[in-house]
Amino acid sequence: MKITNAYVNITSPGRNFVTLKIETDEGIHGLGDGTLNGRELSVASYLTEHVIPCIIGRDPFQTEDIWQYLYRGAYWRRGPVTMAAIAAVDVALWDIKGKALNTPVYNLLGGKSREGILVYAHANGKDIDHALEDVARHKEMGFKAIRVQSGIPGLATTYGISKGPGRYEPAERGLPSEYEWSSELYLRHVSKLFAQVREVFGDELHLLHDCHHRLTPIEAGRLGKELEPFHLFWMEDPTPAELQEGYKIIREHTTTPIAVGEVFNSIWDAHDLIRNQWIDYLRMTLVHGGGFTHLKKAADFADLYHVRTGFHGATDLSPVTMAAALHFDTAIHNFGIQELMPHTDETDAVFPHQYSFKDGLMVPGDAPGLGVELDESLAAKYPYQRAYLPVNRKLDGTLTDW
Ligand code: CS2
Ligand code: MG
Repeated sequence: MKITNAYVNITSPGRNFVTLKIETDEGIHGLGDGTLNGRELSVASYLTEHVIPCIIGRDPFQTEDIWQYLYRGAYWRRGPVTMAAIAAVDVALWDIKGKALNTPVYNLLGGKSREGILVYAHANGKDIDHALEDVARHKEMGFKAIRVQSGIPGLATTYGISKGPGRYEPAERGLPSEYEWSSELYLRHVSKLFAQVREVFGDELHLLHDCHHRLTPIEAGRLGKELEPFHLFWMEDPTPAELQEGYKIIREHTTTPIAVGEVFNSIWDAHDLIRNQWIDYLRMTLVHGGGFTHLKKAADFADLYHVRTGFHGATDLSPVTMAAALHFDTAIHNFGIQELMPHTDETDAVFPHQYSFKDGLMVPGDAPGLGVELDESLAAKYPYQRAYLPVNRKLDGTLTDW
């Protein structure tokens, strides 16, 4: 089998998505997600200008060699744009491989290790009462694990909370909005939020929370300790992870489990975090972490250190990544949990798929390959629209992490 053609599709059914389609001489095609929120055009250009010319004529079954060629052959290694482009190729090739062998991709990764994938939903509210209402709504929908975020008294806006009616979508059309932030106001509030969630809903629900990179290590240690009575499933992105050893400080102060990694793009971003057991869950996912070929190695390394996966699954990862993630989650031994931020109906129509949700669990479906397709005529109705993630400033104007 040979790769005969490949091209990039950019569509925007409510938000931008970058999809790579690879075609072969046996009429089998594969899809890969190359979406990088706010930098979509960079990945599309990297694929079109520098990657696609190099894969035409190659055997799509050679996933390892093609991955190494695109990683080592570029000379300039790692980074979100490069690794999202490599991921798009890798995932599309595994899709082709599954279709050619007439089997779902999870069978190529070790077969089923579990029947259903535990997923977590997002419950958000402008204040604690509204957050509690949203937890109740998601519990009613059957979720067993729920991430809880709320507005912070004294702050006009914060991460995870819609500014108006309707679902939360982080990227905003046009140039970046500027938000305000105060760790002091945030730290006064979070433990009150979870005290009330546990008070109302008891101990049964898995509860998660995302700090979104905003604390210092010692602040995160304080928060983790304050949250211990509420037995969180995890505290996510407590502090920026460029300084991996910063997580040692957090670990010394709290037993609240820690998840990190949605912005990571190779195992080298997490190597020290894992081998020192400074974290409990690795969030780096297939679209940003180099695809199945790299993530399988990263997950196997993490398994040696009791670290489990907790894949990123926000709306800015396309249904191609959700499908791929569920195949990966089905097969690997050290699966932890999968994030589920449901896409819009328009997005689901552009990307018809086999995966499904029931009683707090998801399944990838048993179609050969990934079980997801791209309706290109429908996709054409949603042209790209420039959109960026917000920028964050402390109350004194200092730029900080969003
Ligand atoms: C968030 C993401 O889902 C999460 O845990 O951190 O929604 C993140 O804000 C977006 O993916 C950024 O594009
Ligand atoms: Mg997050």
